Amino acid sequence: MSVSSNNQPSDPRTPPASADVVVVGAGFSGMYLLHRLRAMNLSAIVFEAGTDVGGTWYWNRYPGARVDVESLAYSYSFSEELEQEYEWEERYPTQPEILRYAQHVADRFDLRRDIYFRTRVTAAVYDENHATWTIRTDHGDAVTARFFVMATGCLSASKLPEIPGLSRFQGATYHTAHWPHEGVDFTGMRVGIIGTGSSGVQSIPVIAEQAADLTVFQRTPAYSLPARNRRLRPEEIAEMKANYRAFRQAQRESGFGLPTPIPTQSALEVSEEERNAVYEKAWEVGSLVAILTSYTDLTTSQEANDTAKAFVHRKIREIVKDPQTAEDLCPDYPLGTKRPCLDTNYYETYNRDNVHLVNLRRTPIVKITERGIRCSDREYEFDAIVYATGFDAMTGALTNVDIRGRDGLSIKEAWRAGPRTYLGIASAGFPNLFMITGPGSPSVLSNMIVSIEQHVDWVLDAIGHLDRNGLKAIEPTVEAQDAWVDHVNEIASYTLYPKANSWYMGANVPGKPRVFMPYAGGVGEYRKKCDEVAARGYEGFVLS
Ligand code: N01
Repeated sequence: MSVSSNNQPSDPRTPPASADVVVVGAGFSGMYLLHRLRAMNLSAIVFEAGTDVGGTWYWNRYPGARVDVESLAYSYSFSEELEQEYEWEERYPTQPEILRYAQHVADRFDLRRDIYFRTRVTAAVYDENHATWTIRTDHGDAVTARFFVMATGCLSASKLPEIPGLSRFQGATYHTAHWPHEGVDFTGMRVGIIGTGSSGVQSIPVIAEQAADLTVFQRTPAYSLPARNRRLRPEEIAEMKANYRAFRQAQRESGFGLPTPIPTQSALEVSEEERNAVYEKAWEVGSLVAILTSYTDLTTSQEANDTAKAFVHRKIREIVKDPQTAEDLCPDYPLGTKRPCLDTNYYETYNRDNVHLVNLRRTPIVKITERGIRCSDREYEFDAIVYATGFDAMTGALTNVDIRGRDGLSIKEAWRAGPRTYLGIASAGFPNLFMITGPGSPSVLSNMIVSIEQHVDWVLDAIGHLDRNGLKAIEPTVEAQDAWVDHVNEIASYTLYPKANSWYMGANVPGKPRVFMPYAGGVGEYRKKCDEVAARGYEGFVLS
């Protein structure tokens, strides 16, 4: 694997021996946490493995990387001044534009002085007698804190595929989530890419323009919708800035953290002609959710979903000229049950002479060789291989740290059969440990920044409540946690989500328990439940 330029010496500063709160991660969660903790006059230390802020947008620098929520909605709401002064350029900004925004926030709120960069947290142990956590880093530092917050993101523990011979390849290899900071020039190269999730779908068209030849290895086709990205118009920016408060409130009350019209009809109640006209309009909008929110039952009824699936299949067949390639690109699972993608020229790219699709369902990869990739029928030779193979999602970043709660209980052990949380924020056996957008919360099924702000606010309100009442520890009861896990599963069972082998289900990691991890009940409903828990004196938690 190529080593990017962030492989630099450790932060020269030694962190203080204690703080009120230790936060892991300086992405959008960690930055907002730090800002608010300072406002509460609590001492805070943030540890970050990268050399700068930005989290996801620091690491994922692959060609074509963009967010697929619109910039004016994918931004912090906590500071009206920030909202008003910041100038977004594109509707769906590129990774460099989002990273610039994160850096601007770090500068504006002077965040970096409490962030220890190039520092990885390796272990954390709870001391029940003192109600404190001791957090250890890969530089041998140890910090004791009253509260420990994992702000490590849902998609940060990257994953290579389990294919024999990975280290044998003699050419260059890259993972989309660890792209070299200096970029990669594929000019004149024969490139192979494994994976067709969001990272693959975004990078394939850009790499195809540069490489002499690009071969895409696809195990499961993605549903990809055109982004229709463009520069923002001054009048739409001005309109949003004039109405930001109402828009933010609508985000918080919505299903996905994005205000969308609420459908009133079943897809099966209308004629095929009417339905297709609605889907066509949604396809033109350039949005992840426009098709899925066209009718009430697209996420819950197979028959309804089949109508949207057929529409997208028709689009793929219209765009992709080679009939076999078009068939191979048509997904066979319900639309929306694996994370859909937003693209620029994804399907069109398969019409280029220098791009080839290998359907791994017909000819699976056998091994990686010195020269390239061997499938069941032949070997493909490459100068470079790109792994767009995703993440150990939602739990990987949490269980990669050796977290030990009461009586030495390890989080890895406690979650052996799947993550167990109350509200996706805390876990029984781990007092004073909070997770931002943890498993069991809407997180990845929402506009992440909306969910991040809600969790940070809730967690800091809880800490404020403890401090005002002279309390030292907060921990969910096993009963409240079991009921929440049951509720998360029950909501998922009403949907089509469990029908796909997705990372939502842990299906991309061999041996990972098959559990639907995010909360599918919607951001607005979820917020109400969290607020009710707090209003009832943190019902379901033991405060001591
Ligand atoms: O990862 P993925 P990603 N042999 O897990 C394939 C967010 N995101 O990095 O589906 C062959 O989606 C795997 O195949 P399969 C977004 O939430 C957002 O693309 O397991 N193939 C799949 O095709 C997204 O969902 C943005 O059969 C193998 C691919 O690798 C999430 O991050 C941009 C394989 C992995 O796809 C993850 O996206 C990027 C093997 N052994 C990411 N192992 C935006 O906001 C894995 N694969 C736009």
